[in-house]
Amino acid sequence: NNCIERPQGYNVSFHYNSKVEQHHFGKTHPMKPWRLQLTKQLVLGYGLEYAMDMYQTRPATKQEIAIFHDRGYLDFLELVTPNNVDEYRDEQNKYNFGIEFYDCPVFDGMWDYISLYSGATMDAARKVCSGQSNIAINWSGGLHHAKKSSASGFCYVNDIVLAIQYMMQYYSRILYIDIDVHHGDGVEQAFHSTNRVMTLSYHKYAPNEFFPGTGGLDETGPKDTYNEGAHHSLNVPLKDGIDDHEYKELFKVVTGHVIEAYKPQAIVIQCGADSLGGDRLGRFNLNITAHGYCVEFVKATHLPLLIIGGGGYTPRNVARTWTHETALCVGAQLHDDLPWHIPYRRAFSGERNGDGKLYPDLSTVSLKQNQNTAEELHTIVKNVHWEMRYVHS
Ligand code: TV7
Ligand code: CA
Ligand code: ZN
Repeated sequence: NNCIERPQGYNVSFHYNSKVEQHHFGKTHPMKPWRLQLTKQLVLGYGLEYAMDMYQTRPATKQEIAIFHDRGYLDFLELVTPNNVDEYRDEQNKYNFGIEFYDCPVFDGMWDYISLYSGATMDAARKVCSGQSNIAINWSGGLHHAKKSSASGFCYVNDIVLAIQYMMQYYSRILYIDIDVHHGDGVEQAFHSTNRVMTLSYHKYAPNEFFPGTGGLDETGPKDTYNEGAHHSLNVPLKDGIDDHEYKELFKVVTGHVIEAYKPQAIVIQCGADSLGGDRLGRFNLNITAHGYCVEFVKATHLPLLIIGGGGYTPRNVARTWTHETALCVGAQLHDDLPWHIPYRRAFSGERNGDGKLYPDLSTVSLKQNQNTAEELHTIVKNVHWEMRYVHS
């Protein structure tokens, strides 16, 4: 059995509305909301609900979403359906939409889906700000590419920006960390001109080859030094195949420097699971425990913490990772043998699917060579360290 301690006065909360998992982007689309069902089943299978406050969240209202997004854009999101999409040709182009074979399709129940994942993130943010939760988790959020008035990269509404804007009423400095394999461009852009939010994204970087193409080492905020946002965007651009050891070391040193210099009052971490080895869209060779190390590291700061999901395109491994990270939050160690009585056990069984284990070896699944040299990684560390001299708390 898992030994779950529940120290008095230390609260972890889990925010979810299971209606979100019923939505479909389209048959071949890599974003599969049912990975959230798989995650929830594993979390329950391990009995983690007894160690957390479980909240059934309500959808966000259009009003709430409008604190960041453009009204006209939200009207379009709310009204467009696969049946009437032809009447919205101009809006479609304006708001970066496609119908079928594109990143951001118009699908049935789209507004429902959007308001559900945004509602869960906002609920989690509220629990952190009220002090009711030390850590609040929403695995259905983390849609970091959405802009004020356009959809991008599977993201329609930027729930992270909504949460951070809400949190800014309570905290004067917030650190946003993004370990999704893609650059967190939407969040970076939204807080481009403020020093009250520091954004730090780790990602695969290859302009013109890997989405979204931004997030180079020299992208550190406005170049005008009188702009308050100068030096408050940080990027860790990586190449294919980075391994556990290098990633953990880099995360520890870089994030450590940033926390020490910026002294945030709260942390928001986007835990996109597409940075794992063997992800359908990812390029890294990380194991679940290395991904989880990032969560352990930020948890150890004892700062108010909002944890959200993001990408992740090999559903069984997304579920494993987010279950492991939920356990880290509550201080539970999980057995490597998955519980027998979970629904969808077959999704995790057989050699190809990780043999009924929680921690299968993912470091060799992709056969991607590690293209990151020690020198490049050193340059990244040096640059971030150097940037920190402009940052005062
Ligand atoms: C946060 N990569 C989101 C990551 C968003 C990545 C992209 C796809 C893709 C889309 C599909 C599809 C796909 C197998 C993969 C330049 C393009 C190329 C559309 C086909 N299969 C997150 C977005 C990225 C859609 N987009 O960070 C329907 O891959 O590279 C691109 C852009 C133009 C548009 N085409 C892809 O993880 C949640 N898309 C199959 C069906
Ligand atoms: Ca990232
Ligand atoms: Zn991603």
